[in-house]
Amino acid sequence: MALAADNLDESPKNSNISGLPTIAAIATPLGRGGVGVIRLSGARAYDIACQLTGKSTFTPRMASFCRFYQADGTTIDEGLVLYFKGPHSFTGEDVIELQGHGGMILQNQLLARVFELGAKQAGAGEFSYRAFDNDKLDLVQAEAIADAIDATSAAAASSAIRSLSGEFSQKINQLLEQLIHLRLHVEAAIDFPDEEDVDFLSDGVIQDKLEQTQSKIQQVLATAKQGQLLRDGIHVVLAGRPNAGKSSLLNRLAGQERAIVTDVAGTTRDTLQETVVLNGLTLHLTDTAGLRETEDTVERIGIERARKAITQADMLLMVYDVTRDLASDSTPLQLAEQLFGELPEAKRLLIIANKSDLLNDNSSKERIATSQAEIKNRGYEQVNVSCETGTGIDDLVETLCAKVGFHPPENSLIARTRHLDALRRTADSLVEAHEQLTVFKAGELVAESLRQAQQSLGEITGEFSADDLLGKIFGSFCIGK
Ligand SMILES: Nc1nc2c(ncn2[C@@H]2O[C@H](COP(=O)(O)OP(=O)(O)OP(=O)(O)O)[C@@H](O)[C@H]2O)c(=O)[nH]1
Ligand SMILES: [Mg+2]
Repeated sequence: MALAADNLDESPKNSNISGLPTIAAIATPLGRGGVGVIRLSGARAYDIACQLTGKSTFTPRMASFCRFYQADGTTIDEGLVLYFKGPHSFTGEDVIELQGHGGMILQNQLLARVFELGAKQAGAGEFSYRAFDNDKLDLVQAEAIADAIDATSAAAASSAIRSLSGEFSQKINQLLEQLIHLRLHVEAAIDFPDEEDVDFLSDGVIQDKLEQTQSKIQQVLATAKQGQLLRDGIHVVLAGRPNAGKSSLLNRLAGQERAIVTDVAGTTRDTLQETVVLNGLTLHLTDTAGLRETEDTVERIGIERARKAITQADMLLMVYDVTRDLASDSTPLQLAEQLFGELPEAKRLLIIANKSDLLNDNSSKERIATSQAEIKNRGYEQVNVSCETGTGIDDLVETLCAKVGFHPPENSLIARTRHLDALRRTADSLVEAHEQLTVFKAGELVAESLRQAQQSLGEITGEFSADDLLGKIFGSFCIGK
């Protein structure tokens, strides 16, 4: 597990970290490159840089060109040393950056020398954890660094940078302030119940403030939901009968011949993944083996894998061949029920009527139109496409985005499931507080629900976060971050 997690004491914030070792790690990707950066942070960073280079001083924020020496005086490499004196650094501690040449051997030799001089290998996310611990970043900002690096679309990257600048944290802090204010009011009303014959609890002021906070939470929740979709995208599984055109659809969406397509039923055996960004939304697509009864061992395993993918999908695209897959008296929803054992929920299922280019006669067109109406009546949706000609594919993508509620505002902010979860718990506690206030008029219980709301909200920026949560968050970062 990451060192970061091991360093957590009972009070994660403002713990005394002065006794922590000086850490070092390669901050750039390992491999060939013009420049490779090794980062050091901690009380001994400056001293190590002096010993490594033979220099006796470095000026903060100034680049110094130096040679990096082995213990025996031979040169490992040459490059720049940058010195950031704590607390004016990323971590809040003294930070040294060694910018040498970017090659595996050189970088590893330099790192080994830095270890020899007393630095320890940094754990995953340990630089960011120290920055968090020294109040240089809150949790949302630390996560935004990881999200910016891992972003799969330009919109996700730019919204991560906005979160990093503190825009999301600011929204959360404003809400926290509002909540604290509300708590003060409630506590005062409890402490002075009959002050000047006014019953503070029922004079409407607290209720107004509470309702304002609730609507603000809903707004932030909506923004965060978009941010989470931007960051994580959705897992879309293409499923259906053999030969329906699932692989053809995957290729269409991916814009390349990714999966094998033939007219042999049972072409796709294994599940196949491809990530694409369409209309700004990241889609993690999984193509699957066509579902049917089979004696073929390999195909059977493929179908088992398909079934597993189906249960894990955020969104199921049931692809069917309009010319073949429906018996004359059955409907697409019946087909879905047959294929998946039960009818998936409407919000998880999108029906794709494929091969619409082959519908020439009016009666089959009419049939499709009728089935479309039935599907709509029951709250489901069907898109008619042709993977052969590309007709309907744009419509499919638009319908998919609308179905998951993806419409990123201009200035969206990156968010994680963790944030959504905390916001939802906050909203739930406020609903409880509202009920205690308006129905039961129970001041103490209103206060308790508000306390819980504040606790949940505080988890987002890390104001009140349990150690295991911090360990999990920072442990998922890469080394050198
Ligand atoms: N005319 C027409 N043919 C299509 C269309 N989509 C797919 N096909 C053809 O249908 C056949 C099967 O397509 P695939 O994409 O391999 O179907 P699949 O659902 O992946 O099939 P399995 O992997 O066997 O389950 C191929 O010959 C495709 O060229 C379409 O929209 N129109
Ligand atoms: Mg296939």
